[in-house]
Amino acid sequence: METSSLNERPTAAADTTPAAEPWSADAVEALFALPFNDLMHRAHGVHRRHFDPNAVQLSTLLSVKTGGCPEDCGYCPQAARYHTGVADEALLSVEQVTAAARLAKQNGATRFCMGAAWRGPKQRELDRVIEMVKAVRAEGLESCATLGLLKAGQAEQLKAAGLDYYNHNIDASPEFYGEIITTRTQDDRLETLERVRRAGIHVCCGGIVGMGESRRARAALIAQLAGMDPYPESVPINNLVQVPGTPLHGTAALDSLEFVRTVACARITMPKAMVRLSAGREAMSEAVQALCFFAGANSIFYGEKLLTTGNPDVEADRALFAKLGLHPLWC
Ligand code: SAM
Ligand code: DTB
Ligand code: SF4
Repeated sequence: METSSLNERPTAAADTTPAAEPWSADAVEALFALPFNDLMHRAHGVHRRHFDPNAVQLSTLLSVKTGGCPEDCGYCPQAARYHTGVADEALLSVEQVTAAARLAKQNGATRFCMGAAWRGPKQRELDRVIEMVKAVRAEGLESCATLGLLKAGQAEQLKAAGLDYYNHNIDASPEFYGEIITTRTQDDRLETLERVRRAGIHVCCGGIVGMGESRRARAALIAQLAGMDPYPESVPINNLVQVPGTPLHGTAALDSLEFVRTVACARITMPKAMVRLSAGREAMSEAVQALCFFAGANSIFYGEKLLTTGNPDVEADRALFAKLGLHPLWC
């Protein structure tokens, strides 16, 4: 199947206008099935045509509201119903967030992403997040928030505060989704993504692999992301971080090369998106991360913590970048 020409149209109307013909799950599965070298060659070629292949964007995460979440996402250590040892904490103050953003900037991050363990924000909570967004931008960083489902009017308020990106993942393919989450549907998520898009905020949307899904389900997840019109500007590919107490703890780990293939398929099908090598990096060897960068990943979470779990520390990432000749992408 030859679809690459569809994805490299020189006259795309918007940066992330999708392929002229949507990617089907079958077509993405055919990419997955390519010999590894062929897949990597193709993905790297697409990557080089659209990006500096040695530049990687750095986003730092901060959990501004940790734990106690009412939802039942089977992977998540912050769901109140699972006993993971993550405590239900209060929403941070604007001062605490400002201090963390300043440090992230000093360390070289260009984007600061604030996560909250909510189904969605109440107005009172949103009011404080709005002040946080303003504070992050005042530090000279791009701002991103991931607060759960948004109600009508909330995305517009975030946009007015200057929010650059909203992260909301579809997480899994439509067929597999119901096995992982029951308290909100994929359609609920798509409605929030639509609200974000209509408000003029850049969309950050991806998913998680390594949850026991089939290759077909991974292909369907990528096809769904690539089929969004326009597709997301930023696509986080998370490898499940297994946390004791969550239902997915004990799932057979995804083969590393299959993770690399997933990154390559994201790059080929969404040529102009920033593809983020997201959760799960702490457990990855340098060699696997290097393959992910070759396959087209050009963004990472930077800083020793994701939301509640670990991430490589800044020194380790600096050493890896030096070894690979990578440099941070300045926005
Ligand atoms: N509560 C909000 C929501 O779910 O929309 C925002 C924060 S939530 C933690 C953001 C995303 O983190 C999830 O959609 C999921 O993709 C990712 N995530 C959470 N726990 C994870 C884990 N254990 N491994 C990998 N990714 C995870
Ligand atoms: C995303 O796709 N991954 C990040 C971010 N968006 C918010 C979150 C990963 C969370 C991993 C588990 C934890 O640290 O709690
Ligand atoms: Fe709550 Fe978000 Fe975790 Fe789901 S992923 S349990 S909504 S914090």
